[in-house]
Amino acid sequence: MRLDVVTIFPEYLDPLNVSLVGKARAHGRLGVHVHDLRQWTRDRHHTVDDTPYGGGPGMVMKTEPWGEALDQVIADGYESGARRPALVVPTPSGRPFTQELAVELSARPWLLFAPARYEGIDRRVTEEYATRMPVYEVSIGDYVLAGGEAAVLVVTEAVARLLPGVLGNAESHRDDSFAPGAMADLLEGPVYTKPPNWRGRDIPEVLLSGHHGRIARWRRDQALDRTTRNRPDLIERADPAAFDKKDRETLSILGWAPGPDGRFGRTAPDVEE
Ligand code: 6GU
Repeated sequence: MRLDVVTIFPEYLDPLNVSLVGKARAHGRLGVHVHDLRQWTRDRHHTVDDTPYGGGPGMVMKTEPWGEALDQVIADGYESGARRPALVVPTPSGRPFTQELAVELSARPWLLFAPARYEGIDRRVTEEYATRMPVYEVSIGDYVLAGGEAAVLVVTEAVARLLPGVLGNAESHRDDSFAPGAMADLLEGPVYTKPPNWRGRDIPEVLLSGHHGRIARWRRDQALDRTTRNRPDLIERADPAAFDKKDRETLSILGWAPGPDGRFGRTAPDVEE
């Protein structure tokens, strides 16, 4: 996979050299190219932004530097053999970035990131490139960052670990929280390793029992417990067919019951920890 990032803060992308993404690069699974947008400005001040038409606060990133940067990066990528580019534009007004979208992006051979600072990029830029390639406008959550660079790191890490050979163990993806079709969209429960006693704290006895059925059931109950506490929305929108008889017992103990449509909702108000 080839990744290009065009940014006014190339140093912000230095973490792409380390850890998992760095490993993927070292193994030749990933080629990363970071470009300084100001290379494609023509004025003395290297201006990349201007005031918004229609008024309002903040600054808008200009069409010309982005257009020239993207044209050249795309031409150079094709020149070195890359094909089927997709443009990824991180923005708080994008669609939510999910594991499902990470899987979709990990199947693409070439991702071109256009993170914006200020109030965003002039709309005509995304419109223009959308006539030539898929454009993904993505948001990494319901909060506002000063720019899309951190989102590029987030998306890149989520995608890189899905590339064949990068994680080392192909099985490792299967139980990921949010892996499509994983534990029916439950969060993962707690995990433990040696020593068996730490500062007076023991490992839950069932994990030492060697009884695989009981262990699987316990893990499932822990996942249900955690999901009801941290992501009740996942329980509410889950297909009730995903819950077996024992799941239903556990959910009932946790204060959840099926409504008229079969979907689960809370029966009792939340109790503070
Ligand atoms: Cl992708 N960009 C910015 N600036 N803020 C965000 C975001 C992206 N996702 C959530 N908040």
